Amino acid sequence: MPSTAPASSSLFARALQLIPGGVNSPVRAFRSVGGAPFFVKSAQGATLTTSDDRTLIDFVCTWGPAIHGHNHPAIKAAIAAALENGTSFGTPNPYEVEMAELIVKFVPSIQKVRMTSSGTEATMSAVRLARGFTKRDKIIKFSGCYHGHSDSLLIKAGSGALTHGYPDSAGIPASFARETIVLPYNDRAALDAAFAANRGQIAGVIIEPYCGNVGFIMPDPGYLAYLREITTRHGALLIFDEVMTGFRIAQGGVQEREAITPDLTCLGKIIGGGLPVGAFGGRADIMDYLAPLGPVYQAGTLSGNPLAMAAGIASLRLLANRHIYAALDLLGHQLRTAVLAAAKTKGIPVQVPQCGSMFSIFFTDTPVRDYDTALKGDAKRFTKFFHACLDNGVYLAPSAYEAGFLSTAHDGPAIDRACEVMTAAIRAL
Ligand code: HOZ
Repeated sequence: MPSTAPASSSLFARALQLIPGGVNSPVRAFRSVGGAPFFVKSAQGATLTTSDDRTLIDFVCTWGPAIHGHNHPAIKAAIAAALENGTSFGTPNPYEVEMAELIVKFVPSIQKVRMTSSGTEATMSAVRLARGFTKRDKIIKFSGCYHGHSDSLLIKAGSGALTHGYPDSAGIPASFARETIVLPYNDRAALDAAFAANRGQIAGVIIEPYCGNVGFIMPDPGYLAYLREITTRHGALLIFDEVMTGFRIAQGGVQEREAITPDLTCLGKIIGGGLPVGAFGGRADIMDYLAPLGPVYQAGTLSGNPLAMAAGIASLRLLANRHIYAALDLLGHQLRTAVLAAAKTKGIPVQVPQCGSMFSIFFTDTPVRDYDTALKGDAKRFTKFFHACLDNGVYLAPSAYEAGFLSTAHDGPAIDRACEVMTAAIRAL
């Protein structure tokens, strides 16, 4: 795009006339931190270039997909090569098979996989499959976990739903919501009670095994193992939503790192290399309940789209080098250490949960282990911190309740500069 692109303020004024809130996804709005969103005309490596010709070090990474940084040459080349052959066929294509092979190879629990066009479709379809397979209706989800915006799952949800004050969206019939049981994350007693009260009725439990949508939260030791045990005992399916964590926490996601085998897994983001994608997969006997083999219907015109598959395959091939994960963890650790040190000097309470390339900054002295403790974070202080960072060229998600993401491109000057900016921002609080 030419550098004469209209400025963000004029684009936003035009967008507000035609697009609700001026944004095509609420998480992009700045309403919870104040101000107006900037528009991006290009992105390269660890940085975004705005329509106002500002360069920002980006810790949103297109909400997760950009683990190799923006506009990686291998991904760009793969898309360009696929483009030569056409954009969509509506038939099976060779890329889909290679993508399925890569997913099955790397994600421990997945024996068969079906592609979708978004993470929302993946989680929605996994829930339907769990219901169809078990012939039960109820599902359990956890407060603050966000699994996209399908009706069964948009209840006590995190991400933009929480940021903008509607964790229980309007438009979901009460009769639907009654089939979703919402429990606190990290609470074994609540799980025991829910299974006891709904014996033989729970089709599945869906969880972000490391939660990234109410900020970044990790499970207590043993919690995921307990979840595996109790679901098995009650004949309910365990569904891991690894849309964010798949191929990010490890090649095989959280399930590889924690050695837990869910029945179904949802993926998205990284497996599309920046193009629209999702996938769900798991035990072959469950997956074979899907049409055309079985009675659970699920479909998509652009599912397995050749361009998205080509981009995703290139992204996954780059991740075949396991050293990448150790390198990303060092970057995350550097950032966490800088924030903690600055906060300590200034006497500001802060929690910085971090694992590999995911992190959050909560301004609270209470360790964050669920929705309620995440909400104890001082949102006003976060807002000040967010703007101080942005004013100095560092972009964090415009919400106190979103995870931050790093990419391999943050290595070197980008992470050093970001640590300097964050340190100064905390000192100025
Ligand atoms: N899971 C993403 C943010 N938490 C979704 C991004 C979006 O809603 O646009």
